[in-house]
Amino acid sequence: MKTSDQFPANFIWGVATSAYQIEGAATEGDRKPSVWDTFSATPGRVENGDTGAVACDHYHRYETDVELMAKLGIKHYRFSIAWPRIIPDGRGNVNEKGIDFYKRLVDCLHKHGITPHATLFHWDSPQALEDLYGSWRSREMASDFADYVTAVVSRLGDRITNWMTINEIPCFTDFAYDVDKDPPFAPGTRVKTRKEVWQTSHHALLAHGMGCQAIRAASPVPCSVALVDNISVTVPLTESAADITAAQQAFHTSWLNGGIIFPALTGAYSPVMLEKLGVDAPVIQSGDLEIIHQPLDALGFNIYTGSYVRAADNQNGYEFLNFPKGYPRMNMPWLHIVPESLYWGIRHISDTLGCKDLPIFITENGCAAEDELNAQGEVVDTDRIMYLRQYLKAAHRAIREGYPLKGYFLWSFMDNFEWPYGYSRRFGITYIDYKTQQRIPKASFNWYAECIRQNRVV
Ligand code: GBH
Repeated sequence: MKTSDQFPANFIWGVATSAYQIEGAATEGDRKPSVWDTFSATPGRVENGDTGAVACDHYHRYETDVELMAKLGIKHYRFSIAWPRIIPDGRGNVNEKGIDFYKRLVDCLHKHGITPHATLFHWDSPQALEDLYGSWRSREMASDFADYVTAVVSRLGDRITNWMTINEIPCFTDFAYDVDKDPPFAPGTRVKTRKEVWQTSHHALLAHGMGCQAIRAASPVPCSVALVDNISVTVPLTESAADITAAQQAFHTSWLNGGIIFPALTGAYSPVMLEKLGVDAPVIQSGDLEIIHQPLDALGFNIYTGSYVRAADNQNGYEFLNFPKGYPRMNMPWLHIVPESLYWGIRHISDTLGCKDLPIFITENGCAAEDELNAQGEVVDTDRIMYLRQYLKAAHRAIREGYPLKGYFLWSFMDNFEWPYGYSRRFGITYIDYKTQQRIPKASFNWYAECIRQNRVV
């Protein structure tokens, strides 16, 4: 039956994961530590002392995992490639064993009719570079990243044509080097000033720009290049013209947007934001903004939540609204349920940043829930289904209104290592029994499969 809530025939339904969160096999195939191995092995950094040493053991179980993806009915899979597997020392020798693992994975995906979408960096900086020059604190990180990208794309570019440079810059810069972040992310090194934190973020942008250039130079075939950003979405409290304008203004002022997606898309940090930073603004060398501002073929946004904003009679013309105490959220302190954020994130970007026709992908959306196996050995996560259903309806609205939303990758295909929270938080639509490594599709898995089958939100 054809209904008006159908998604476009070529809509991309996918799932997402990242290397350190699922692979395990931390010392196999000549892989060397990333900052997350070191960080998670440091007492007190990760809940319950959890580490990614074994994780979901995907490194050994990728074939059955891909079979399960095929059962789900997805045709697209977003995963990340681990720099410490490919160039274990961060710079220098390429480890062909690391390349071979991704060749096997990607060939297996193709065999099942699943298109790979590869993120080149999802936070697992080689520890060797942290030791050598403080990783993101140094500009050298950007050129080492570009060399790593060349190594990957020249070897895997015949099999992978959808590339994403970097996932969520703030999570390995702001959250990793700022003294006040709780909980911190790896490497969790304190720097002295906010200016130095900003500098790490600027270096990451340079890495993105140089990474784009490296992909284009190394790819043997035409390919798509994107950046993945966790924009901070401002949702107008009402859809009055005044509140919509207020939300747009607030969107532009937020450092998370103005300091990352703005320079990447427009070649300039947002001026309001720079003014707010004052002396804390990063040092920008001449030519940097040109490197950062590379042509992109697509944009990836990870959207989980948002903030409500309304017009106000103050100097800014807007105000952020605090969430009331009882506001519903999923199983993370920050995960307020704001389904419209998915629509407004796309709309603000598309309407105001001069990129109307640039394809947009939701590269992550999903939630943690307090999943439990019931007496029948099932996980009936109706709360996750409720969350996903609302966000996907907001995605459909964006498409209906003509925004170039081309695909959606659910986070995550399976439960995994949730960074400072370890295995205590479950984001998967597949349950992992970490004692046996058994995979158990949750109710949300079957629900998502039905959405894909019917090409609409069911
Ligand atoms: C994504 O980041 C990651 O890409 C993915 O690896 C991860 O598993 C997934 O989300 C679920 O967490 O505590 O209020 O200061 C999400 C981005 C970054 C959002 C840190 C919350 C902390 C906000 N997150 N941020 S707060």
